[in-house]
Amino acid sequence: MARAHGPVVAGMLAILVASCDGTGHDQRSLESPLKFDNAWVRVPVAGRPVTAAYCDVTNSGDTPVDILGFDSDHPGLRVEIHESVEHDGMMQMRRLARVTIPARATVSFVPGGKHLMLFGFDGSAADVTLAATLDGGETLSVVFATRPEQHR
Ligand SMILES: [Cu+2]
Repeated sequence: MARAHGPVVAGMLAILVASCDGTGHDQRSLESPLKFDNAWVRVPVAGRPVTAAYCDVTNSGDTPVDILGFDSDHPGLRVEIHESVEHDGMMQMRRLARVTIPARATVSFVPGGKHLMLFGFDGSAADVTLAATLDGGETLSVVFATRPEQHR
């Protein structure tokens, strides 16, 4: 059995490496296992171009994926990943270096929890596109719709 399987497995691995640039898995590895839903950004208070964005991130893959950050080509816009935490009865925000999306799980960025903090977004655009950087080095474009308040 083992002798019969060995060459076959090795051959398949060679094909996968050649066709998928070494990222493994099957043909689905050509697409990201991550899917973003309900992505929206809150219209900031007038004259104060700092706001938060929210979304649900689902990992349909069999391995965890880390999101390392978000970038935008929107002029002057900078994004940080934050988490709201209660500390001595006060809500505080701390910056996260990464967010892990476990295999076959959804992580929600929500008001009062993990969120994206946008600096330099005045809310005048109907939406803003952010590029998520994943731990494998790939980026994923996500459109966040601009909305006046909480909207799920
Ligand atoms: Cu924040």
